[in-house]
Amino acid sequence: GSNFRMKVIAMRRTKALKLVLIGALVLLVFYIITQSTSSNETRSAGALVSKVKQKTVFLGNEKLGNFEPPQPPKKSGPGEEGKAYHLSPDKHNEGSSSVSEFGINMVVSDDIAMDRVIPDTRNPECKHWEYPEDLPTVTVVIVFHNEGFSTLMRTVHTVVDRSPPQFLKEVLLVDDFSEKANLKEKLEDYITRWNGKVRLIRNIQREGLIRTRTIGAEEAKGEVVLFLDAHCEVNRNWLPPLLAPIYKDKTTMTVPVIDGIDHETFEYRPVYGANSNFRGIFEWGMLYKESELPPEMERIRDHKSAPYKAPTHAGGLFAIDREYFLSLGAYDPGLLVWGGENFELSFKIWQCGGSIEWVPCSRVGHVYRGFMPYTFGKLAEKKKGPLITINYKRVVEVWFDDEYKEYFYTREPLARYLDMGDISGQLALKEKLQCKPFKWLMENVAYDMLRKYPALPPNTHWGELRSAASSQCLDTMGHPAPGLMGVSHCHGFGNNQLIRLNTEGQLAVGERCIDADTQGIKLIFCRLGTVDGPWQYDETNHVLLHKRLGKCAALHPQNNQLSLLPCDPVNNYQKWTFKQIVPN
Ligand code: LR7
Ligand code: MN
Repeated sequence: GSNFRMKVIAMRRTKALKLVLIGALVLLVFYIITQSTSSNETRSAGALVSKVKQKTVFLGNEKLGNFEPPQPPKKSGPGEEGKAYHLSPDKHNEGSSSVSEFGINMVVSDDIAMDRVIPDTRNPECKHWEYPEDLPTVTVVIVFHNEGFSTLMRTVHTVVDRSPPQFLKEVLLVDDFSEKANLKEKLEDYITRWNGKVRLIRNIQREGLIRTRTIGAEEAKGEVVLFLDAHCEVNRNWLPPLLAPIYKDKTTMTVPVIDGIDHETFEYRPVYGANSNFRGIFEWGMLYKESELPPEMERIRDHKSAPYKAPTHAGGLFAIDREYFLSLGAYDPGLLVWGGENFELSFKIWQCGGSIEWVPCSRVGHVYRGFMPYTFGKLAEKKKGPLITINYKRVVEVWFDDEYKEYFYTREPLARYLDMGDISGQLALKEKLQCKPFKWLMENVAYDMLRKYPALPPNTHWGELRSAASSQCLDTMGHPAPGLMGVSHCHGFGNNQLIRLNTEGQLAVGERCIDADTQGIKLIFCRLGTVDGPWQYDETNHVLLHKRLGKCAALHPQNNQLSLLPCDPVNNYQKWTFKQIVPN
């Protein structure tokens, strides 16, 4: 049932037939209410809610307020109403060099007002929710490394302007050892306009975003810490809906729905419509995914705009009780720079007794960049292998049960060889907090996940797939699916050449599958919910048979093109060998 009171929009239609129907419904509702065992619950008026067993709303007697701000006046100017803004031709060069530097067109950003009006992307129901008037105070923590000035400041402006001042204790900027000149005195001067409500602290060495967030939480003075990336615009009345579930239960972490801001034009547009609800899941290679609420969850929801439980979240934007976060050890301090921390915190919260709720009435825009504009610097120097996969391995080794660990290693075979560092502290914490097994999470929270990403059968072979004819390797060539595969020089790093074949005949690279037709050998989207495929590898003849089409994978001797040909096991152009890769 919904946990917040909502004024239901008065029905204005007065046709007689409808009145009769409503009358019948009222009687039915009255009947259900009087039959219900719980007595002192707060209910929203209307027929919908009583279908569901209601929980007590908050403590039952708090004063509620609506906090909906007045409609902002219409303005005109670059980017107003969230519209795309295009530079005049004389600024194009400057614009594109800023994109290479920041991953964001800062010349566009600089032209757009700090307080531009963006479209209200919420479900219209959201205007009618009421929240306790004594919500906890919050520190909004924004960590940044070499971010653009105007995008960082627009994030702060929108937070200060669009949050009820009584709840906003402070905005805490944590500089992760940036080098850019305008993030020094200019930044310090700029924030004095907020008379101490906006604070700045700086790391004395690069820590990476994960540790920097933990530093921010330790330093925060608010009861709740709320993290944002440094290139966001918070939307109308975004804050109370994020604080209310935490007010009710300090072990609930809340996540706003993230809208997109284009990194070239600053166009503001929702990723999802106001009426569709998605939640965070992942596939077995630990790639983050979002998926529509499973039907069994939708069925018990009385309002589309009510918060709902989610297995995980994208990582950047969320609110959590500060003491609770610190009692969980904040983030695993062994995680490096970027990535996987969203899973670490999510699994820890769920498995150790807390919960995660996505809050459709809180919308925040985030600039999605085309690429990562910074390097991991010294933090990556002593590490063998990709940092992000090392992080995933840490998370998987701490929180997964053995059978689930296998799915990860099947999907990401090189991870077995990576050095994840010491996880004994994390295992001790898990023990101390008496956390539940991962299976519990899969069965009770992420129960829809296996429908999309079923258990992975083991690999029979994996590694580089070398052609005997040319000593080149099968390669995605960086093409997105669907697209043709190619061959190129065997480089030994895996990545686009790391091919896996499982016991069910599925040939795959990364999260994509490999199939073939008359045009050639193709990279395709794996069919959701399946793990099988058409391939069979013959160890003795080294041929790769496509069972459905009855032909073999071949590299054409003349043009070096991949195709399926009638099988001819003595032909070198049809011989392939899997060569295992070991990280160096
Ligand atoms: O070394 C660093 N130190 C930092 O302080 C690297 C980054 N940062 C800062 C950076 O300036 C930014 O403010 O950390 C913040 C996040 O870095 P981004 O914006 O480069 O990350 P992202 O938006 O590409 O990636 C997402 O995944 C990350 C994984 O660790 C983080 O969790 C990001 O917060 C997260 N962003 C979101 O969830 C936003 C929305 C959806 C997406 C993607
Ligand atoms: Mn970001």
